[in-house]
Amino acid sequence: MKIETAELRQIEMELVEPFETSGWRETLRPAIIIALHSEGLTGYGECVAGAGPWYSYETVQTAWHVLKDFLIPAVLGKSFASAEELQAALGRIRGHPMAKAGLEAAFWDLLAQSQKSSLAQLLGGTKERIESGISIGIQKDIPELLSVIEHRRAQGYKRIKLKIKPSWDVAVLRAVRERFPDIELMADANAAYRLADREHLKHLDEFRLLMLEQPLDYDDLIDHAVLQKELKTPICLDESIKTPEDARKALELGACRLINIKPGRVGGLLNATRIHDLCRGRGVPVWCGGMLETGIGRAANIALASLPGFVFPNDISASARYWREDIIEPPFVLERDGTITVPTGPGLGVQVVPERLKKVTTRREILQR
Ligand code: OSB
Ligand code: MG
Repeated sequence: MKIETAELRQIEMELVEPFETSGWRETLRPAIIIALHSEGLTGYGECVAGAGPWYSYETVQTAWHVLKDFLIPAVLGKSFASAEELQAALGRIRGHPMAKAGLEAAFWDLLAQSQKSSLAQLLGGTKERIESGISIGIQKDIPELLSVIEHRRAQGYKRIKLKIKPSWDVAVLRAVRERFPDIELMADANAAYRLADREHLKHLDEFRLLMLEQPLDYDDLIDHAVLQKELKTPICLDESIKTPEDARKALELGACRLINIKPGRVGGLLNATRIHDLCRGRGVPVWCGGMLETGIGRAANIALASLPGFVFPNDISASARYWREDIIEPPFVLERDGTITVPTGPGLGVQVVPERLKKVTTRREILQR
């Protein structure tokens, strides 16, 4: 497929409620939507870099710069038959995985459409429905959190993930476990602790958590390996795994027992499937994380999560969990059994609604050779 034109749009969408982690709080979600045109088709990808360098060093501004000045010029006017070929053209550009992933996602959508295949099918997906879990941010107090969990359970979310930090952990999890003794529960610290907190972290073992996500520093593997030996709770790495090589090293060191795969964090869907394959070969379960995606990024995550190694519930919730009005149709909905149906139409399998995309666009640029 020859990349004829590329269109970059920065968008900004208001979350239905603020989302707070150990390190930052979001109310307006920016993103970059990349559209690639080829042979009369349009492929869409979402770059999940945030407003500031809180989750990773990338921001919408750095991603715009790298996409416009380096990534898109490396592919414009050229033909690619596969994501491997596209990645080879980007090979000289180091880092910036979210920028790369957004561009690659648009290419995957094009490729799937041209083959009259769904993205899920093209990636090797085998599931018709994916398991949906929900990530619940830090709340004002424990009673408020308990009522949020109650509400989300009633909606059908099977697995509850709680954001934690040193001042919002043991007492919170104890209260949640007392009220909901049997739910599938996990916690995500977004790198809020250090190895010196190991004795404190051992208290989390009493809450029968499915896993503890990224307790230590955002680029650490070594200390996680030390901590995992001392904890009963499985550690799941998020921020620390940026490449398939990181995943291999983490497993070899024993830094985690599980891996959360986010296409944006690992440079795209191709690397995401490589990490899936590596983990599957070693009997390590994976699941798909989320970055508060619009329907475009959400659709790609759902396609990825349909691969057979995604055995834990994913951080992929319904469109309405974050958006009053998603930019795609139909929006993703939660089925009564706590799943989301994998689209079967060509490409992403959902339609981007042009007027809605236009309404949220704050900056736009068309790149042609
Ligand atoms: O650490 O998994 C994370 C959202 C933004 C950045 C990082 C994370 C998250 C979430 C929410 O936990 C996942 C989602 O529902 O999209
Ligand atoms: Mg996380």
